[in-house]
Amino acid sequence: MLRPWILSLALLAGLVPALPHAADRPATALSAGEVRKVDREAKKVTIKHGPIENLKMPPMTMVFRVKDAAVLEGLEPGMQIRFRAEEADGGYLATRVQKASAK
Ligand SMILES: [Cu+2]
Repeated sequence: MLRPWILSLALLAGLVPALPHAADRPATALSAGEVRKVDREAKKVTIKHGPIENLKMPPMTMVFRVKDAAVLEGLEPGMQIRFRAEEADGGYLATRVQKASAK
């Protein structure tokens, strides 16, 4: 049986789907994109993204907000990324951003 703190770490790492909408909205789906602009002060990142399946959004370049500037850590324009996009408060959030692994 998992100890609570291990489960918390797993949730933070995104290894365990968030509970409420896990069934209809896979929390693990990431979208591909390229960083165009990073605004750490405003906590915004401009991403040229591919199709975002969970938002049914076609490819485009747009601005995403982040809740925590830490999400933007290490991001630079031109960087290929995989990220999680969520709709929130009439805008769009990038909740998880990772460097795309080199193929
Ligand atoms: Cu878009």
